[in-house]
Amino acid sequence: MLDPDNLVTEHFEVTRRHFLRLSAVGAAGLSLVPGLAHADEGASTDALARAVEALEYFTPPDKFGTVERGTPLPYTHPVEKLREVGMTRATWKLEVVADPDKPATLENPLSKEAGNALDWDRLMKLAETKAVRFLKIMTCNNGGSPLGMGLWEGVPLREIVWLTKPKENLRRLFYFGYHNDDHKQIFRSSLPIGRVLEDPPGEHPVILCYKLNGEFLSGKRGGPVRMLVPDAYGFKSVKWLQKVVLTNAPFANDTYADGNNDVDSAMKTFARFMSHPTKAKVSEPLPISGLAQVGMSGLSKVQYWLSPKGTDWPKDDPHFTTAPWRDADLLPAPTVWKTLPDGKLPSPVLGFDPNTNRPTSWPMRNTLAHWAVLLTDVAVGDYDLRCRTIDANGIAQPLPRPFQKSGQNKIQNVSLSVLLS
Ligand SMILES: Nc1nc2c(c(=O)[nH]1)N[C@H]1C(S)=C(S)[C@@H](COP(=O)(O)O)O[C@H]1N2
Ligand SMILES: [Mo]
Repeated sequence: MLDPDNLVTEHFEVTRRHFLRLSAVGAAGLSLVPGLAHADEGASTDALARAVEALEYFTPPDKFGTVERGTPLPYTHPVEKLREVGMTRATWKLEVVADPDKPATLENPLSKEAGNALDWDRLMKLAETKAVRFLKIMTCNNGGSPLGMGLWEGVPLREIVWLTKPKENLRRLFYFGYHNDDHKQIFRSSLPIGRVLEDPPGEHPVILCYKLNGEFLSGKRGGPVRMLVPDAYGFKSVKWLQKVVLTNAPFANDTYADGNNDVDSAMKTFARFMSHPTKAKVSEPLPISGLAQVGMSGLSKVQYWLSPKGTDWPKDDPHFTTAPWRDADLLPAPTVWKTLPDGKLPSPVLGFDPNTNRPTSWPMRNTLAHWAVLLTDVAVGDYDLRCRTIDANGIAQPLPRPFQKSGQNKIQNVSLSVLLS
């Protein structure tokens, strides 16, 4: 999980300069800091700069959160068994066939039986001309915080669908990964065919994904090949992918539907704290940093609200819409991408200008943005500190979709005590 205890020192050059610039313009620049000009200005800015430098954009392998099932976990087999069951790049095969119950009409299904299932070499051959890369945050709709942030690479799934020469009666795809040949262990998801064949404006394609952050996918992350659905919560991105079924069935049959999850939910916009002091002395500036998941409706700002403990709040305003929220600073896109090989973003990446390799807009949908704020002059007392997002439609978290089973987006609340000494 992207959590504060896991921060490592990493230089975020642009953001550091951003805060140095704020320091140069003084208290007016750090808009929410009336006392800063009198406080130790350098030290305050340093504290914030340190918090910001500790942020990292892409999640390193040892910090990526995992949601998985299987006994044993498929990637823990001994290597001979991994080879035997197609869990290595050399032996991996993907079948793309018609649903026996509600068959789509295919002239050229790809099956092991016919000897034409898609293998690694053919996928790599397709990748030479068709591969795409894009940024996407991985989040479980049932998790309070994102699992990890990645640069994912793969071949658009539609390229493989077209290889099967579909003719008619194709409304949906069901797909699942290796599950120890035990039906009880299956993990399955599905998509409408329209989402696979065509991308809404600004959206990226659904891919057969084989790389994350510049490296081939590990078994833990779903390798050799996983599905990657850029605009969906994690359960649509099935790991250890081995079979796609083209069906005329019109309904979702996702494993996650059985857990009372909303399986048609696009990613939501919400904010979380990363580093924040829990105890401070009254004269100390309080550097705070956090992340925002940027959902389908984008992100216009992140806000915070510091309220004395025990503040009464009207029951008919459960989302604190009338509280005196103040704006935090959204951080710009990084220029150093340290988790990637050589700290460099490869080119091209969808959504980035191929000449400058900078994002054409920021923050980007279905990705991560960082934010920070420096609090000063907070009086002695015990406080609740909350953060929230305002999406690009101007709607404050957790609206417009507050129901938890379509993605957790409750307003987070942390405690802060400011002491005399
Ligand atoms: N084969 C398989 N794929 C799977 C899962 C699983 O249990 N088995 N879990 C899903 C869920 S619920 C989530 S949230 C994401 C998490 O991806 P990650 O473990 O790479 O972070 O994987 C999805 N893909
Ligand atoms: Mo999940």
